[in-house]
Amino acid sequence: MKIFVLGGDGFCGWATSLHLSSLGHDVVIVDNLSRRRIDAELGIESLTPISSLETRLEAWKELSGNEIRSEKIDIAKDYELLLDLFTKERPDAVVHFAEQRAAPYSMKGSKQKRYTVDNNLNATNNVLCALVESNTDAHLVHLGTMGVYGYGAFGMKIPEGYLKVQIPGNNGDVHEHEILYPASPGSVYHMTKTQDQLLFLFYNRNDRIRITDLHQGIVWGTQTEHTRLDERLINRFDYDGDYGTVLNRFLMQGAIGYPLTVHGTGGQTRAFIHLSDTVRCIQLAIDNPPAREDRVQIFNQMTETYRVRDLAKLVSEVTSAEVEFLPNPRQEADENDLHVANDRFLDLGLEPATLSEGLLEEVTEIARKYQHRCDRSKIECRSYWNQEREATAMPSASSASAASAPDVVSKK
Ligand code: NAD
Ligand code: USQ
Repeated sequence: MKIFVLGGDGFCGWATSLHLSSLGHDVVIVDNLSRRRIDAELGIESLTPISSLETRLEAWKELSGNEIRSEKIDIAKDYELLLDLFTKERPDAVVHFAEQRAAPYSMKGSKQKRYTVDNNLNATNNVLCALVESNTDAHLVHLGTMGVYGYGAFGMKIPEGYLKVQIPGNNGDVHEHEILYPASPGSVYHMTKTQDQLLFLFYNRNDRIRITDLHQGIVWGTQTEHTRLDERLINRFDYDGDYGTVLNRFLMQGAIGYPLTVHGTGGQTRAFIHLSDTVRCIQLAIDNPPAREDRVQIFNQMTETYRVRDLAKLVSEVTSAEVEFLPNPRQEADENDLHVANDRFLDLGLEPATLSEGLLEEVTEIARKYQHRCDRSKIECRSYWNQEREATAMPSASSASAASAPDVVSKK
């Protein structure tokens, strides 16, 4: 198959591109390298030494014999270039990773809020428009997020995208219906993903675009069997306060002896998946496309749920790091339960990697090995969801608010 990977220079996209190329697919990466530019803007670098996209692609060709082509296009802005590419290449599948994906970055200020909305919504709409205008019958596989649902579900398992409801009619009759699960975004970034869902619903109904939306949990880990073949192929590892996600941050913090930065009580429960399962899920989604008359297919792409403080405990056991409870910079529930249905991928044969098995390897193979590249001044989260959260987090905050927030606490 010919497969476009939009955002193929990023964390999930690079590993996926190699995986699909290794299976013999003709992969074309489309990326504007905006993630590398944001690194420069924030004065940060991946913990791992990532090569330029050109070097990555040359190394892959040398090692595997497979060519991955690349196109530098801003898919949110350069619509004509994107359309030309669809018209010329006519891909069979398009995997869409190309969005600004960090919740803290999207909440830093109005510049970042506006950029995230402009970039993410225009990117998705442009891809859909280009599919329609070029008359390309490609299967669109989009990376969405578990965060579209919010993180609580009234004691039930969060279903895969759709919720069965009963609507009382005027005559006392009851209509059964399935609707998109109610959106409950917790950041501007997550909000763009809830809006993506409506774009998909519309273009699927109106133009019969075949779409699979993968509601993915937090991806942890760094390497796959392909990215670890050669250091020129190494994947990105974000650890900074904006782009680093919780478990990867804890692993790096544990490796350098930095107290693990738990927000609030650490009672937030989230869904997780290892990067190697991410790439397998995308392969499974591509291998199982919807038919033209099907509605948007939604899969929950996650394998385990964990409470943040339990993750900290696990990492602390592996690394002997201390755990520090900090005022939470985010507007989010202190404690939540989370139960998620993920039968669709399991039914297709996914055999998940478990977190307890992979942690030690990740600490030694990546975090300890590259700890000399860590800039400790970039670890703290300095993106506050609102003024109240900022006031609580600042050392000058009133003693009343400071008292309500947990302080430095548990030592192992
Ligand atoms: P990433 O930032 O590492 O990669 C995104 C890539 O898209 C980057 O290479 C960037 O340059 C590119 N890009 C962004 N806007 C673009 C544009 N307008 N035109 C062309 N290229 C553009 O992010 P990631 O962690 O690989 O995430 C990929 C996708 O998966 C995102 O959509 C994200 O929402 C979703 N996701 C990620 C996680 C996670 O834990 N990393 C979890 C759930 C869902
Ligand atoms: N957290 C800490 N300490 C930290 C960092 C985070 O306690 O040092 C907490 C946060 O407050 C939050 C939880 O850990 O409660 C998760 O934060 P995160 O940064 O790991 O994940 P999130 O912001 O939700 O975003 C990530 C990806 C995003 C993806 C999402 C999937 O960046 O692209 O969509 O995970 S999900 O969380 O399932 O919505």
